[in-house]
Amino acid sequence: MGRLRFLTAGESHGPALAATVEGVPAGLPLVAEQIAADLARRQLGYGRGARSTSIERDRAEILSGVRYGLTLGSPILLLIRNLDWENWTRVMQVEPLSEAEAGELAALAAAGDKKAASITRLRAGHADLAGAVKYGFGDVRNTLERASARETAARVAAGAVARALLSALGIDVWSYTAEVGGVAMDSATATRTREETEASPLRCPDAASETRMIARIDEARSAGDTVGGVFEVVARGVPMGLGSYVHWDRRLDGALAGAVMSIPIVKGVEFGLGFEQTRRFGSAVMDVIDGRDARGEWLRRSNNAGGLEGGISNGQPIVIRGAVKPISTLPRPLPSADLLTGQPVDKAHYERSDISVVPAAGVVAEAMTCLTLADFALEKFGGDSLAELLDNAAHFRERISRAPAALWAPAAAGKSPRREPGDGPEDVIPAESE
Ligand code: EPS
Repeated sequence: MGRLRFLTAGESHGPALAATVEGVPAGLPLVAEQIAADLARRQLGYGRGARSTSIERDRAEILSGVRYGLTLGSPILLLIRNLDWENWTRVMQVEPLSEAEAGELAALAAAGDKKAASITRLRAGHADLAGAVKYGFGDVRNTLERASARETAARVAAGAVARALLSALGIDVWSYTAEVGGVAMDSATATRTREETEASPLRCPDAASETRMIARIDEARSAGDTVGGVFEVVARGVPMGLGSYVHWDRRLDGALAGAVMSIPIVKGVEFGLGFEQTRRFGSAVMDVIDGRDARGEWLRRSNNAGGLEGGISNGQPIVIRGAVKPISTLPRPLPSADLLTGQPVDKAHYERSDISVVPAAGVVAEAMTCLTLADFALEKFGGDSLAELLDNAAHFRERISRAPAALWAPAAAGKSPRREPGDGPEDVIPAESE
């Protein structure tokens, strides 16, 4: 990340989560309500557990970087309080434990309070083992508190700021659930509008497939199991020209893949036709270029590339698919081993968990997509104020709606063209005959 940067802080059961977003130009309208909408969307979805649906009501307070509803160009600090904190004040206490407090916790643990006891029965699929060993922890809680997907609430808050910036540029980013537990949406019957999809239990555009997806989640729940799936993110209105082929780290596809892959539960990322391209001949994959329309927009017959060619946005919608693994915490825990003794144990640790989070993962992926696109848009257009950014973007859009100047045009019957800087090919002035 270059122009737009963000960092998050906070433990899952600590007092709060926070995000600092830096690089947002001055003058962007921003109110907490815009952020609340995305935070609420992340909490929804059939298959979510008790924490998300009945305890937390995520709201972000804007603590800096905004005055009278407009960004100042300074860092924006966002704070989301964990409502569950009141149940964890002693377990997650910031100050050192006094002897009396340590005794109190030990007594609670002895009385069977799971929260109060150290966690040593490792959960496969989580950061438990590698994290605890890496940092030298004798209690897995020190790892799981930060490795928890609760952190993604702070990303969504940061992403909502980036979304506001993208909206000003005419860019829209949306996601939906495309698959759950092997049940894939059928595009032919995906007739729900965006509003209907947003209101549906799994945020899936295809009602018939959604019913079968819900059945898979119920099946997992009754087996004490969990289930994953696939989300799709679509970014529309992205101008041609974000990112570059000149260096690996300037490619937009690489940055987007990394951003989406960094979501804890994501195990794979595809663009457009993705892995399916490997099963077809090139003629059935490449998006034929049909020329420019009257407005100067380039026309394509398909969008199998998912809006990215050569690491650059090509003006088509950017389509990203993310593979969501099943939740690692199983209600019916798998056999495991103990962190301290290294000996096998019957069951891994379990407190409570979600069964499936594909729609929520899609919302987090929207946030990561927004943050990445906003960063690349700022790199491309620059600007300390929103007005400057919008001017720069409009100027570029206008420029690319015209043909670039030809480097060389064939001389007609001995006449070589005389060219002026900025000439389009249609403006080439034939050299005067001598
Ligand atoms: C999570 C475990 C659960 C999830 C949590 C992520 O939390 P808890 O252990 O408190 O029940 O609900 O996700 C959220 C709270 C959230 O807001 O997304 C984990 O271990 O990653």
